[in-house]
Amino acid sequence: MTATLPILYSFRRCPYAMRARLGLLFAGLQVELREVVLKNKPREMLDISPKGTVPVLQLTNGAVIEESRDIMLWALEQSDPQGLLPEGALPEVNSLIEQNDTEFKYWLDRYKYFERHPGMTQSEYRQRGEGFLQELEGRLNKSRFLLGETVSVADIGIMPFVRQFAHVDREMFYRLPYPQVQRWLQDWLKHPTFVQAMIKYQPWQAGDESVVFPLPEFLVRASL
Ligand SMILES: N[C@@H](CCC(=O)N[C@@H](CS)C(=O)NCC(=O)O)C(=O)O
Repeated sequence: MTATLPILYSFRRCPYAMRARLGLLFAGLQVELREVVLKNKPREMLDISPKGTVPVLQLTNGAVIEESRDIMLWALEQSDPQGLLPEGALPEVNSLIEQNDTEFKYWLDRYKYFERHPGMTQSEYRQRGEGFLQELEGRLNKSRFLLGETVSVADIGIMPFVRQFAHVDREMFYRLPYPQVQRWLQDWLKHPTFVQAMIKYQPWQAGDESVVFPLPEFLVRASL
């Protein structure tokens, strides 16, 4: 049987899944969304991606994309009406996202779950994570978004992680000396595409009616 839409296995609160959903939204593509409960992953997802992380995208030809960065890039390679993939920018994008996914995520997890990592105090973990925020602050001092005056794949790939960092202790975050990162995050939190990416869906079960993401009316707006 050939599927009519790609299938995205997603988890609303996962920052990797957020970047995949943002990539699809900015590309103006539709998928069938299957909201996953991480403690009870569907057999259908594990059959196509045994490593068991979200997001996973299964294309209509059966091919499977198992890494969030690859899902964003695949989506924007299909269609990029708002120019999120600036020409020649891929090496810079990859290096920033790499830094986010390795170094920043490492300190973010320890900052968030400091009780599980007694080696340092919570504020020491936070300070280590701030190294990356300083890098972002430098970029956002020069331009509205990370790579220039318009949104790029670097912004949507990194913002969900900065959001998570901020939400560990919002009061503390907004007291830190990164006004441009704070402004950038605030703008993202109210951005209609991010709001759309965060709509809640019921967990998927085999046999459920397909949930199309995004809703057709949003698709029209996104591609204007
Ligand atoms: N490198 C993967 C990482 C994805 C990832 O770690 N996702 C988390 C949720 S945020 C997950 O699925 N963890 C598996 C689990 O908790 O069982 C990607 O970029 O897609």
